[in-house]
Amino acid sequence: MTTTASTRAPFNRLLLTGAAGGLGKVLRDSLRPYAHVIRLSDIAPMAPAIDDREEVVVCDLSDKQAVHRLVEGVDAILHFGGVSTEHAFEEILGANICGVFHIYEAARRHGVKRVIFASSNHVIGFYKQDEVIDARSPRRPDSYYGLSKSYGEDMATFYFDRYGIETVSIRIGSSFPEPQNRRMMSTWLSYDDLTQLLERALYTPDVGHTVVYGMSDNKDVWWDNHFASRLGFSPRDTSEVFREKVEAQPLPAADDPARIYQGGAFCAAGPFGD
Ligand code: NAI
Ligand code: 15L
Repeated sequence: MTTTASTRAPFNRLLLTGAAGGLGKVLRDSLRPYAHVIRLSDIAPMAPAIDDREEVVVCDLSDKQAVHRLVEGVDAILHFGGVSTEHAFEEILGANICGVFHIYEAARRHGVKRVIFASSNHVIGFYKQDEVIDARSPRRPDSYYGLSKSYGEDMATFYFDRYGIETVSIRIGSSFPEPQNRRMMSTWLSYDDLTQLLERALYTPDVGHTVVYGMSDNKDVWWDNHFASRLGFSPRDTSEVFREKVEAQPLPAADDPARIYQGGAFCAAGPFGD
């Protein structure tokens, strides 16, 4: 039976990083049933707290002491903050690589036992679109961004093996109001399905470090989630309802990475700084 917020006690305090971002703004609202208080954090300005069930904290993830203060008093962390597209390595280093270390180290010091990590399909982006992979397929990062998420997943494994901090790493496909192109017909994750997946990731016991692909119930998919079956994630939305609109767009050329690789255009970004 699927557990719902109504059958599970809310957490006392959840931390959401990346709260000013596209997904953060959605989750600010949809995560409310799961906590008495949500601490919302970002480096960018956020709307003020709407009531005493919200705490708004500006924090740079690359600042270790600030992240340490940010994590004090929280019961679980949803780590969505960071650079979310491909950039030069130096731009990704502080927010994503140092940032994920700061989050786990603060979790250890404050006794936080559960992290949900917003990983990405770009951890495996160099697989081709005619391949089906699972959570144990070797990673094939398609970018410095994808490498930073791959590092975050290794950080999660290490902090579980060494300190028993559990993580669900969600390799999110494309979570937007609707799929924007043909590739996203396979990778799309609706906001409602993302929220259901987060609920499962927060409440499922004994997850160790579980890697799950974040996609809706799309018709043509590249990712097999059987290793994450204990989460009981059962997406309800599908990209099929957008097919006609998406297929009205011109077909990319046969040699376009958007048509070849699971990671699409990220596979052709860079080089930087030449
Ligand atoms: P976004 O770029 O809209 O939000 C990321 C937030 O992180 C921004 O508000 C930004 O200000 C903040 N941030 C950047 N550097 C920071 C720093 N040094 N300290 C503190 N905060 C910092 O991205 P979106 O789409 O909301 O994604 C959220 C998370 O989910 C990201 O980690 C992204 O990599 C991941 N993800 C999202 C996907 C999607 O389809 N939306 C797909 C795969 C992964
Ligand atoms: C991601 O990891 C990005 O954060 C998001 O902006 C999209 O580009 C998404 O992947 C995608 O692959 O569509």
